[in-house]
Amino acid sequence: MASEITEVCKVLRKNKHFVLTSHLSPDGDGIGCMYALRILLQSMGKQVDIVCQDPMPTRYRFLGGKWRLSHQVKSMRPDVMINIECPVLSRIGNALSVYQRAPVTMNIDHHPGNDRYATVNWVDIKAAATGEMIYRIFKKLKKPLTRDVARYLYISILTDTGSFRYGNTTPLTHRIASELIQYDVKPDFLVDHLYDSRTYPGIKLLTMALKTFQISADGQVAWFWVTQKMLRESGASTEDSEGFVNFARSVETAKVACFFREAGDGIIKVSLRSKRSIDVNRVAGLFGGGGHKAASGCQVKGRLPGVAKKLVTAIQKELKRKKR
Ligand SMILES: [Mn+2]
Repeated sequence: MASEITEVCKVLRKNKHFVLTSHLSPDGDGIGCMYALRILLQSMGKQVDIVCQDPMPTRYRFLGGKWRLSHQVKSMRPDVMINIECPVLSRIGNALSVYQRAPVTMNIDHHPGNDRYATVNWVDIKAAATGEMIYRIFKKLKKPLTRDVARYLYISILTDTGSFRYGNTTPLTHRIASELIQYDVKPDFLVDHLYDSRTYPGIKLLTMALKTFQISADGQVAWFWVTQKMLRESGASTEDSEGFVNFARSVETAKVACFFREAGDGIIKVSLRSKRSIDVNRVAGLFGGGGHKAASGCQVKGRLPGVAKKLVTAIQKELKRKKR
């Protein structure tokens, strides 16, 4: 592991132009890492572009700063392309064209299913967030943390640990967070922006979705869904349904929570969360998806409620397997 970070730092020092990207619909971990790494590299006098297929999600726009959309950078040719939080190459979407032009490629991630596709790979599945790994790069290169860097890394850790509630939270996670807070991070301000910022249409959508709420007979699986019709009638956007899965996870007896969202093209997007060390990554894997043990997802062709039934059946099988 030590040699992997050493190799990463060597490549960062040696090259001039870097492009950073993350997976489709980037989350707080990916965004926080790209933003922190951009500052680090700029402080070393490097040229840095962040390039993603998807635009910045609304809830992160308060951070300011910009990135470029990959379809607009057709001729960009960096020395190094760094993929953050992308367990498989296809997850960078059409940023792939930039990736393919880069002579050196780097893969920094903490997903257990990472298939080490780049020329330089650093995968640490023990890291609660990729942000912990970027923090280690700052330390290794002896670069000072700044208020902005601290905010970005804090967001990365905050979002991937479910605000320090998930099982991936370690003593190290808290030690890093405590150091970051010293840089005037204002955790309450960040939490307000990231979590306590639902729109009224979003709340209308939630009330509609909760009408579909179901719990298995044994109480261990809880699920509900959002349809295209609900989105239309509430006036909410798909982003408004982010975090809905946690309402299912909050059921006292639930070990596995699922949230389904009709994507409108015959695809159902599935979010899975688990408690008490049930591995939902295995379940997502059965349907071509992936993620972490306690938080995973997949996309399934079909309709509701059929897809929900299929998933719940697969989850119940996993729960039985676990018992044996
Ligand atoms: Mn992550």
